[in-house]
Amino acid sequence: MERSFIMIKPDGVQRNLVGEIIRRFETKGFTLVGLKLMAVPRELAEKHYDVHKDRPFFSGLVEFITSSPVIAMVWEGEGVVTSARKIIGATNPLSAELGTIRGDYGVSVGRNLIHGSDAIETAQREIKLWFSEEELTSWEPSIKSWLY
Ligand code: ABT
Ligand code: MG
Repeated sequence: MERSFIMIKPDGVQRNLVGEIIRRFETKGFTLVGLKLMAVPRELAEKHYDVHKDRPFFSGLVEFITSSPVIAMVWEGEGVVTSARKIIGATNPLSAELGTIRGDYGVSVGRNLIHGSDAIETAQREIKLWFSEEELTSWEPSIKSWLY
């Protein structure tokens, strides 16, 4: 089953948006298979944002992500990678549609509340980077699957 790595960034945690953000993924119908609150080691932040290492905003980005705890999650479900990006909205919250997380709650590209993997291959890489196998639990609801 498809999985995506979703992280509530330090600004999302500090603005008390954890519950609201999780609610949006739950009510869409995705399944939470991993969740932890953690301080991010610098090395992990640098690896996570490796594709941006030559960009001018890289050091500020790493500073920001390591500045206070984040919520790291793995969500599972059909089409979850693309759907999560839609739920999250455009990178710049000022351009993000209302109804998306960034569109509803954000204003700054450098403080855009939440990360979501941008492709299935990226998701696989990021999940391996952030979680061990033992931290992830696949499960099925015991109610009938006709709900979705
Ligand atoms: P992430 O989910 O954090 O990867 O954001 P997204 O994929 O929507 O956008 P990208 B391009 O990957 O941005 C990564 C982080 O870098 C910040 N950023 C990006 C800037 O600060 N300035 C810029 O000009 C660009 C292009 C936004 C993202 N995270 N934060 N925080
Ligand atoms: Mg990205």
